[in-house]
Amino acid sequence: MKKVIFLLISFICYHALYSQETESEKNQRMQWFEDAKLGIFIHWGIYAVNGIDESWSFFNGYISYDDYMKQLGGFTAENYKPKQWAKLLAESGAKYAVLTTKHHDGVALWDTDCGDLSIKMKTPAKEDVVTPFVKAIQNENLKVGLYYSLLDWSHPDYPNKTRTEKRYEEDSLKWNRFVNFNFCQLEELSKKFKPDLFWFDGDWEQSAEKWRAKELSESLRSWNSKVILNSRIQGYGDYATPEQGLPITAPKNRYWELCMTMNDSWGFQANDHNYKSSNQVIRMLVDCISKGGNLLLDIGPKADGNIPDEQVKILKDLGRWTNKHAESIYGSRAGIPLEHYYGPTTLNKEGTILYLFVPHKPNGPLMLKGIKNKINRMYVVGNGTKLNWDVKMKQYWSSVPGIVYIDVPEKTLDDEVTVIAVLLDGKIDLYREDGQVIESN
Ligand code: H79
Repeated sequence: MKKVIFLLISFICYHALYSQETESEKNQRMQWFEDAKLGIFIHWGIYAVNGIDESWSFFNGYISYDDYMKQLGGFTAENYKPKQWAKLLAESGAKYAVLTTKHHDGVALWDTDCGDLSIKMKTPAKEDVVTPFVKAIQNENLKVGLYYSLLDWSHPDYPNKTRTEKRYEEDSLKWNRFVNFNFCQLEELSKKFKPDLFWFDGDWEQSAEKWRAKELSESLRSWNSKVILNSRIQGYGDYATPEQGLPITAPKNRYWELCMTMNDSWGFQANDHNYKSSNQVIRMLVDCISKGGNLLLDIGPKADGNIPDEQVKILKDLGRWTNKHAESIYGSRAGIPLEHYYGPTTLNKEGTILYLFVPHKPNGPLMLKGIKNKINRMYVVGNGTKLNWDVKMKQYWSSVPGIVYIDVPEKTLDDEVTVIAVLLDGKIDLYREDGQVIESN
């Protein structure tokens, strides 16, 4: 009998830990992420000292590995104020932040016991910069994401060091040591910081088998059952991760996030002034949310911990706009097909409020087509002005909905993107049937 009970308990424990979660359990786990819409990515590392490409600069031979590593001596973090960072991120309207805890160069930003290459051990900063970051971000009620590069071009047991320099071809002893090192660091990060999200990168250099991706994802979930993983873990992630390319059509995966730089660099580069304007950034956000995704917008603090002025300005401009238009952003879902409205749209969760985004000054009324619902009210979001509308081309004998013309007074326009809320009499119902009722007569 005891044996049976023991077996039963073991089965239940095993099942609880490793059984496939149902779709509705996954949707629950993903809910904060799907509702968040805006996150801030932070690329901070020794590459900010010279202001060069993170890790890739030595991998691609722009600088020697040894000279790249000399930047360790210049990473001071002397003006690092994590509470101010967190306040600024919250002000931007972001609901989560993702910090590079280790890029491909292998330099850990936290105090790791798994190896000896860290900011604390090897730089004048002499401190673990992740712990105060996590605390400050949580204090602002933002979710915490940790970026971690699976590949590590510095590690003596990793097969390659640069594009041309290989340490070895096949050596299972070394490789196993390396993967154990990754597991060690990820267990540390999981247990120390209990992150809400892991953002993996660099998985392309090895296969799922080599990374032990299945076992790794299961371990990560056993350490934090609710943790969300991005897709770069060779098939074991939760959401798609397009990088630097705004999707033209909505990605197939329900959950996705576009990561994007403000200029052309992930880390701080004094020479890169090719910033997108605040207007362009806001419109990227609108494009993402209108297709049901998130924007993960990157900043690159300087080696002393200061965030460059151009980046602060974009975050603040974004904050003004997201705060004013919050109801059309957070918790929203993808909008309606472009045939119905010439521009991006979102819907509230219930599908009863349609938000129209107006990125230009209209020189005539907005046009909304094929909405079967009765429209109850309309107003300019964040401004409050109620709007009138006019229905044309509605035939009493036809089921084709009339065209709704909406006049937006110029004085209610936002300087960047105006948002109109259209309150429907129920869940949105679109006319998608074959157009003309009478083809010829
Ligand atoms: O951390 C930032 C970049 O350093 C990093 N991801 C962001 C978040 C990044 N990794 N890769 N890239 C940017 C672009 C690299 C693409 C390539 Fe490849 C790597 C080209 C060739 C090797 C993977 C494999 C993509 C194409 C083939």
